This record gives sequence, C-alpha cells and structure tokens, in this order.
Amino acid sequence: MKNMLEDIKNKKTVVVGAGETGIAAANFLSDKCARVILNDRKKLNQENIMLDKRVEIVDGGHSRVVFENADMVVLSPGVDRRTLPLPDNIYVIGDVELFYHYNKSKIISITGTNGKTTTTYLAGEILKKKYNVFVGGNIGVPLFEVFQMKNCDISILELSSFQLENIDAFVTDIGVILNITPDHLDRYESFDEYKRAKLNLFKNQTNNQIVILNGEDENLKEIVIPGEKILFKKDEFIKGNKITAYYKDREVILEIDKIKLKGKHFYEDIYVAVLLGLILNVEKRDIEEVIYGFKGLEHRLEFVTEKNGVTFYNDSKSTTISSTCRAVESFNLPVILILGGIHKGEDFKMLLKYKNLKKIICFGDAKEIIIKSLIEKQPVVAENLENAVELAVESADIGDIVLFSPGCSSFDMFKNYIERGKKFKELVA
Ligand code: UMA
Repeated sequence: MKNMLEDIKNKKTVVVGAGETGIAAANFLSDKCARVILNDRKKLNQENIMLDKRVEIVDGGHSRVVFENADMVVLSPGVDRRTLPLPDNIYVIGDVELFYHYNKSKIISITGTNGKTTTTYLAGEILKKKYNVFVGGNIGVPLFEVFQMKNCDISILELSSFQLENIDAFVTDIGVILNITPDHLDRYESFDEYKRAKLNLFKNQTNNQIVILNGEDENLKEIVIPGEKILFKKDEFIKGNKITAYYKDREVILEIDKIKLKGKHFYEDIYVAVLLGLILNVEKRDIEEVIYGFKGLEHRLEFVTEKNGVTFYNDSKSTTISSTCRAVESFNLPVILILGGIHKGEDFKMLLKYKNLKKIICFGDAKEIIIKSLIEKQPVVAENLENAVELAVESADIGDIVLFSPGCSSFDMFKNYIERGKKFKELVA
C-alpha cells in the first residue's frame, strides 16, 4: 500500500475532521498535488479556515458518496474509523503515517496515559541544546509543521492512542510508553482495546530501535518487543534526595531539592527526558540547566496563587481519574478537590485511598456518578465551576490546597481543557 503514498498526484484523498490536524493535513496534501476533500461531520464556518484554495470542503456529515472512489482516507485523531461509511478495502491512515512517509528526521515517540506532554516538552528543551528539533503531535502542534523547518535532525512526537490506531509502516527510532491506565473508554470497548492501540507504537519494531518502558507498570513490564529495551523504575532511580539517570557510561545526578516541579510522577517524566538527552549525547550541564529551570506547564498541576494561606492549583489537563490521583498524591497537605465534567470511564472510588482528601466539590455531567462513588467523602454539589470555586474558598482553612483536577473531559461546559483551566484561573483571581 505504500505505493499509494509514493504517487499521490491527482489522487482523490479524503481528509476527515477539519480541526487542527485535518486542516494541516489537507493543506499539506494539496501542496503535494493530491485532489483533496476535507470532510467534517459538522457545518463549518469556512471563512475562519485557512485552507489551500484547491481543497474542496464537504461538511455537515460523513456520507458514503464522499468516500466513493477515493484512493486514500486520512483520519484526524478524534475521528473513529468505525463510525464512517467507508467502502471495503479503502486505504485508511492517520496523521502519523502520513508524516512518517515524508519525514527524514530521527523520530522519538512518547506516549502513555499520563505525563506525555511534560515529558515531550522537556525532552524537546533538552535536545534543542544540541540539535534542530521539532516537537509536535498531541501536544498541540500538527505533525506536518515539521516540513516547514529547514533542517530537522530529530522529531519528538507526543502520540495519543487515537493517533496510534491508524499507522501502517510507521517505525519510531526511540519509543517511550510512560504508563497505561484506563482512558478514553468512551471510544474503546475495553481497556484491552485501548492498550492495544498504545502498543501499536511497536507494530513495526525491529532490533534497530530503542524502547523505553515503565518497569513498574503491570501492563508494560513484561511485554516482549524486539530492540534495546530500557525499563525504568522510580524505586531505582530515586535514591534519597537524588534522581540518577544513566545510559551506558554517561550519568546525570539531579538534586530533588533543586527541581521546582514537585510530585513523584513528575520525576518519572523528568527521568525519561534526561535519559533521552543522555542517549543522544547532550552535555550534562545542558540537561541540568533545562530540568532545574523548568517550572511546569500550563494546566498541569500549575501553581495559580496563594491567598490567605490557601494555595490554588490548576490541573485542568486532568481528564482521567488516574491523573487526578497523581495530582492529589503530590501534596502532603489537606486537599479540597474540584472534580467533574464528562466521565470517561475509570472508577472514582480510586480517590478514596487518599487520606489528605479533605473535601470534594463536584460539578457538571458526572456529578451523580461522583456522589454515588464517593459517598463516604460526602461530595458537595456545585452548579458550575464558578460556584465550585466559591464553595472551595468557603471551606478552605489556612494551609489547605484547592486543587482543580477534574478527572473528566470538559466538553459538557467548555470548548476544551484549556478554556476550562483559564476560566478556573480567572475565577481564582
Ligand atoms: N470530527 C468529525 N467526525 C468525527 C469526529 C470529529 O468530522 O467523527 C471533526 C470535528 O467536528 C472537528 C474535528 O473533527 O471539526 C476535530 O478533529 P480532532 O478531534 O482530531 O481535533 P484536532 O483539532 O485535529 O486536534 C487533534 C487532537 N485531538 C484529539 O485527539 C481529540 C489534539 O489533541 C492534538 O493536540 C491536535 O490534533 C494536534 O496534533 C487534544 C486531545 O484532547 C489535545 N487529545 C487527547 C488527549 O490528550 O487525551 C487524545
């Protein structure tokens, strides 16, 4: 099927989904002289889309006619191929495969349920000290933007399970899976199906690649994949107040007290980013400079402010309960947790084990499930986020943490987690 991509001139190509990825893919393919149709299920405001004039838009639904006689279909990450009326035997790929076909740089792929954005960002900052680096993918930069760079040595890709579903020949030079816990159970029928999508990262792996896996994760520690395999374990790389990362004869020792980002799960992200720097021969002092200077990313356990002895954190990026657990366990202080949105599938009961969880305030679509699951903690119901912040402030004492870590997707009330996080920060301010 690779021949299809080798000669796409005048080939009928349907790009599905007119979001960030779809628009970038349609422009890229049009530039390569394919005959491109950009198809979206909703009616588009065409004036707001920066699109090559040759691209035809078909919006307002996915009808069979659009796909008839198509030579290739390119799916945006958010599009589930099973929901499309596709003819049999049609060549369907995602953005990652399309990128791969034209890419000339070394590829580092980072996936996992939690932590992948922080790891990707940090690895990017470290490797930029020595190379021309592109950082893209799920982090929010469409992969095709790499082709606008003059010389790219390394592409660091944050990849979601959605993107990994639709690869064909894609091979990554270094592949990282940070962890796998249940997520996106609104798209997948089971956890196994989700896990399979993640493990697709190694579909075409040979002995020439490097694999980095979390050796403490039940779903990863025993999988058999060809290539050089590095298993990392928190209990081994954190000793006392130090993080030690090594690769062959090179070593970096970090002092935890000098790291501004707090939380054990962040140390895993940091460890992997440092390891990537060591594998690719970045100077130790450059690695240290990046790590010690890093203050965290917006919406990921982001410090907002301290008022009257109460500290506020914005963790709006948390759309899974396991990610909220990671946030709660980062604090040794009492936590007032604001939780809610659209439930994506895990059990809220996972939160019951945290002794420092002083109060739960819930809002949005998932509030009933939250009340039922966390009855022992007597969650308080808020009408909306504004009310949730008010209730949190009312019940906070000096020394408490108010943590907005919704554990749910945002689409019941917001455009995305970014809008939701900004709203939280505005309300706190
Ligand atoms: N659409 C259809 N048919 C469908 C589904 C969607 O036509 O069946 C249309 C929508 O109407 C919309 C468009 O597709 O117009 C949206 O496409 P998309 O959902 O793929 O979103 P993009 O804007 O292209 O953003 C995607 C990623 N989105 C998803 O995976 C849902 C972004 O990840 C990513 O940053 C971006 O590409 C750039 O690579 C976001 C995300 O939420 C942050 N990711 C999930 C996560 O992190 O948990 C996986």
